[in-house]
Amino acid sequence: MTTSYTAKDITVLEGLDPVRKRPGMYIGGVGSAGLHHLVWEILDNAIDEAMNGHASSIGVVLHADGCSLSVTDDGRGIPVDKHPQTGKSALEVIFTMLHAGGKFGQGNYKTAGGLHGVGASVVNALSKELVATVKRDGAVWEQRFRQGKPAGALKRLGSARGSGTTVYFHPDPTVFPKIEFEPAVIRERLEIASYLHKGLTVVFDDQSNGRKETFQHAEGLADFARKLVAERSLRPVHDAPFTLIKENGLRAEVVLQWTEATDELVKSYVNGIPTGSGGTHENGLRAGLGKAVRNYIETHNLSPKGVTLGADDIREGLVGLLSVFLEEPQFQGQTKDRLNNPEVLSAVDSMIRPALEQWLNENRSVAEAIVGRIVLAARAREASRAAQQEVSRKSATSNRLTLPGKLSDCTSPSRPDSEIFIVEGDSAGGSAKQGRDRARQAILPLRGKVLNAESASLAKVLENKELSDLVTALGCGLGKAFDIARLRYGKVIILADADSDGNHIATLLLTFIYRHMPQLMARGHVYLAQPPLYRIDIGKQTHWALDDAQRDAILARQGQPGPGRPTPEITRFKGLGEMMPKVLWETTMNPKTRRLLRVEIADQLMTDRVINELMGRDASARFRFIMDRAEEAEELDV
Ligand code: 1YM
Repeated sequence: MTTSYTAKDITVLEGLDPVRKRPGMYIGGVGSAGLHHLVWEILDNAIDEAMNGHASSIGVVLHADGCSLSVTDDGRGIPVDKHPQTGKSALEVIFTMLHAGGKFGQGNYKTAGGLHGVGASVVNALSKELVATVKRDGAVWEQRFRQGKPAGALKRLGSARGSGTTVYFHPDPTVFPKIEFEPAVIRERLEIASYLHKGLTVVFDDQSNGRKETFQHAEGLADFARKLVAERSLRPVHDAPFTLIKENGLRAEVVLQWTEATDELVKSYVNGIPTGSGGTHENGLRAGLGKAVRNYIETHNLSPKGVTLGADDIREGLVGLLSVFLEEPQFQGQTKDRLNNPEVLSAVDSMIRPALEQWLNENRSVAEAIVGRIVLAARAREASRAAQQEVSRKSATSNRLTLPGKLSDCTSPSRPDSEIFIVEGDSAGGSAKQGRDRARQAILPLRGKVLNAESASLAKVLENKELSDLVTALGCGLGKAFDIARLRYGKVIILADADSDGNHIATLLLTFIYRHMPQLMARGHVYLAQPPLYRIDIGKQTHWALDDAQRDAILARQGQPGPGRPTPEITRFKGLGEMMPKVLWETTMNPKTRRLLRVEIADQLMTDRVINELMGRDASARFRFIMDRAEEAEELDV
């Protein structure tokens, strides 16, 4: 396998003064990211040892003080023999000099490239105290350092069985303004490492919180894919995922799982580091995958009539994981999280294509399910495009005949202050239509059942009359074809009964919007109307109450009936349909007197990236309702 490393292999460059002078050059900065960088450096050395087949278990202890750490592996132990060039032990050289590390290019991979691979000496230079303990050749050795300088010689502490390395360090407070490790950040990194390195046992002992966790995944990335699918409640299209591990010039591991989700989720890693911006390895995956699937479809004459399969259709609903290890990764981009090695594209492509094609051929029923899924995606895209075109055509020619028949449009849609009320039921729709401000308010009554869009495909959604009418009326398309610029109304207001059926319908509509046009919510276009539940007549005065609490408050304000004080008359509305148009206007629709709840997506920063993620995720507390009028700002969490 690998040739053994000895002290003579270390090429010494220089001492550690430059690191203490300009820490930012070596770890990026002295903030929290830089601080955690120290952990990744030591951890990467332990993972390297595992990756090259010498260690099977790694432990990280975050000590109770929250600002010091120990990392342990059960590998060969850092060499302690004498380094001929300097006369010092290899261990001391590794921790006290900027050096060129061990040997690569002989089947040895190093976890981190470029930015990361700066080594144990940098951590030592930036630590108030560091202790390296090594078990090797039947003995246990220890050397202590302060601010990168030996605090004593390498000592043989006694005899020991087994082998391994432990590095304890406490970052230097004169370098880092704030020393506070974040357990969640460390935990996440360790968990991912356990998926990327199949079988590796990773223990995180967080003594600052008294929590200890072990991560171990016999099936590595396949387990990771399973976790992602479960976490997002995605419905798989087939059982066992496609898996591939191959080594030719580089080591690649791939897992592919198609699901019924409407987007794709591809995560990639290079030498154990997440590549959030993709790069040549991801492009190789997409190329190989596309060709394999197309070849299969052509060979078996499965091409659908009337639609062409796009690359996006092939990957719709795909959960794809790709991990590659290469000797000299080159990263690009502002955050250095995009792989740039050109040779990797064809290497990954040519590994995946034949293997995936063979897998499809050997698993015909699985292949059929996947192809079915892809054809459906293409048809849905085609249908959505057609619906989109139809809507554009209509709004371009303002040909009202092609809008849904039951829509009572306003005379001037597309104004920022125009509104559409989506109203439950025909009779309520009738009241709303009579009561409205025709110039600005459109009414769309819902008659049939609204489909539960929780995990329905785009095609299913478009088959549902109520939803497709809504899409046509809104004018902005949905899914990937969504275009907010075409939205025909400034506010989309759901007007449902104040009872449990009404709540159900509102939830279905919100779920549909959340799943297929989340941008509408993110941009604050979605509202819930607040029709009153009670009418309270007291003498000549009429009050409206949204709920029992408001009713009680109104009654309490009134005081006990008595001489000269009339008895309140309370009417509970059975449904919106019973409300006179004028009453509906006054209480619920008139912008001057009504109250609306704006619907937001709870706890999310609404970047496009998050929206994309949300389109495939299940979250129970997903909405937040905000009272529209600032003076009454009141949050109701659901
Ligand atoms: C908790 C941190 O550093 N383990 C570790 C490090 C090394 C070796 C084994 C090792 C490597 C080799 C031969 C070789 C080393 N890393 C370096 C350097 N754990 C931890 N375990 N024998 C032992 O690479 O051939 C030198 S030795 F320089 F890369 F950091």
